[in-house]
Amino acid sequence: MTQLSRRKLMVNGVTIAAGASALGVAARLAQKYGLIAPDHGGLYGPGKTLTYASLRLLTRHSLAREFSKNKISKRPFPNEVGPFSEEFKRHQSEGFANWRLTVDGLVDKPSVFSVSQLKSYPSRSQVTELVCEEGWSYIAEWNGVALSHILDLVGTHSQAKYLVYYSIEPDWWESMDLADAMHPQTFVTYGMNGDDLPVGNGGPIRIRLPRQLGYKSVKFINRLTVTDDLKKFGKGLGSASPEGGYAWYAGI
Ligand SMILES: Nc1nc2c(c(=O)[nH]1)N[C@H]1C(S)=C(S)[C@@H](COP(=O)(O)O)O[C@H]1N2
Ligand SMILES: [Mo]
Repeated sequence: MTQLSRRKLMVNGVTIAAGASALGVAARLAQKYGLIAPDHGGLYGPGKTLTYASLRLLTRHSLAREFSKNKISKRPFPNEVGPFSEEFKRHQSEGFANWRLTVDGLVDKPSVFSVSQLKSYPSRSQVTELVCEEGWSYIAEWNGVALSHILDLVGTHSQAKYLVYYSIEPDWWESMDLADAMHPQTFVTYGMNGDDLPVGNGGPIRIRLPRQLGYKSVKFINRLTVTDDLKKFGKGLGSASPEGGYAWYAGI
């Protein structure tokens, strides 16, 4: 997409010729729509802001590729997960009956959901690919509730711009903009290939964000926070990833 933004930028059906003026237009649009990645200092630095802005303007409504069920990978390779904490093992031994997902921040009704409550909402599925930044990937069917359903239940305030999401694993937290949070393929996932989501793949619940790289699909989630400003979180870069050198926006 960096190449695309250098060559020509299509905005609202208008193709703008290459060069400084196109970058200027993209920069102005980025500013107007608040499309500035939090891990990026200013508008004119390395491609990130323009990549994020042009991707957003071009692909706001696009779908991640979905596959037919016969493309489901034979053996999903769970990513390495650290040794589980005593707290996690206790939840596991209780069949996750006491696992809770807290939703707070800029919402009308701060709420707490159990896994069975999440399962009682309209269930959706998608067969999509999880793509790790390290070069491997697999295709699975993901079963869950649309994140937009949960956000509609709690009611987000009009100034809400981002969703921050946390794992029970320390140091695993991410965020996405509301365009991704409300996107129909973004799930709170509790199932895989028709079964409960295996612990190795993030059970009892994980975020599934198929339009971004695997590291944005955080496993073992227990908290969602709606916010208008990512600067208040961690080192202010939007998530743990940029603190470790990975892009906040990992669109694919
Ligand atoms: N809590 C937590 N979430 C996580 C990770 C992790 O180690 N801990 N790894 C991430 C990375 S880098 C990838 S590629 C995917 C891997 O998903 P998988 O275990 O289903 O293969 O989970 C992501 N979510
Ligand atoms: Mo990854």
